[in-house]
Amino acid sequence: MAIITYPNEFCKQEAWELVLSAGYSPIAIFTSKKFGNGKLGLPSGKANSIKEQIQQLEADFIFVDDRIKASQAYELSKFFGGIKVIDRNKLILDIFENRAATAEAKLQVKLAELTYEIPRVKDMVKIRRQGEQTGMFGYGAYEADKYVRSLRRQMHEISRKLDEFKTRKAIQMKKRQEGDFFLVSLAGYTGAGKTTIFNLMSNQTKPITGKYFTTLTTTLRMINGIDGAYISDTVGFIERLPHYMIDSFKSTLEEITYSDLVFLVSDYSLPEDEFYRKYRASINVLKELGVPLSRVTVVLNKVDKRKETYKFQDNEISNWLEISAKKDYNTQSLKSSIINSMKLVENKPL
Ligand SMILES: Nc1nc2c(ncn2[C@@H]2O[C@H](COP(=O)(O)OP(=O)(O)OP(=O)(O)O)[C@@H](O)[C@H]2O)c(=O)[nH]1
Ligand SMILES: [Mg+2]
Repeated sequence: MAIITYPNEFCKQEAWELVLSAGYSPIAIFTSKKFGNGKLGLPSGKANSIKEQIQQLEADFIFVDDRIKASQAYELSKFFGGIKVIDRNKLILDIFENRAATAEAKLQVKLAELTYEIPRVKDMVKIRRQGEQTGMFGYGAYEADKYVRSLRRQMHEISRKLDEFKTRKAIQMKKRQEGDFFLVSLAGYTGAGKTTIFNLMSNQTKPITGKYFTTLTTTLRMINGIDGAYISDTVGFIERLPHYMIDSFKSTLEEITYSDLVFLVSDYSLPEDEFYRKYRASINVLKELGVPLSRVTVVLNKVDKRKETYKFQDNEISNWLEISAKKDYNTQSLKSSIINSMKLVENKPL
């Protein structure tokens, strides 16, 4: 698969990892400063220069690392001689679809896929009206309307089923609150080390692969050695995650909203700009979910691998700690932090 992404190192590396995580073999990377404009979704000079090289490489897929319209993907594919083109949202959806193991996760992914699909069907109708023979995409306006209606019906049905999961979770949550349970959530960018910490604190053996989005479903376990405290491992965040995907995964992510304490896990071995880019993206998701930052403790993980000297700084955050989950270094501080916040909650006047 050939990749087209933005020219900076962060995007190049992340795009490469995403392609690997989706199970494809990346063979070349091209860059463009602009996406989503014009007929091809790429500047035409850029598209021309990529075309020549792609033909030599015999690439079978192109991954465009941003959102492009269905009509642009279609035009681009035609322009490149029939190679399949997928955009960032679609690639992330494919990874999620491969990883979804539980009934709830499968429904969440399906809902996100349907939300992705609807504007694309409408877009293809437009291009068909312009006289294009779009093959498989060839919906006439009438069929398209019918198809969109059936997609909407499916979405409605899935949302209803997901609501049932939500109700069940809300009941569990209420029981937990009544039972005075203390809930800690692990949140953060994909690959930051959440599951490694989760396994360590709860004696579990959930899979850790080093690939993006290894964890899709929330798991809740008791924390070793702290009575009444539970820890929850959640799905990872990523930059430029479309809003509808956060919406589809809301019931999974809601665990974070209900938590007494959120560990925002960050990979502190990354270079400064990459660290902050991922950190900011994660903080923004927490804000979007309505998590008060006073409940957030930043866990600066992977210090064993760290070659950098910058110091973490965020005026909105007053608690952070440095650990290595893999080497079990300073992980006792996670427990101290939990015990301290448990005391604070206990002493809070009603
Ligand atoms: N060097 C080093 N590697 C670590 C540390 N903690 C985790 N890792 C590695 O980082 C990679 C990702 O770890 P995970 O625990 O799966 O990360 P995650 O945040 O759960 O990732 P997602 O489930 O994709 O969101 C794995 O290869 C881990 O072995 C650490 O303290 N030091
Ligand atoms: Mg994980």
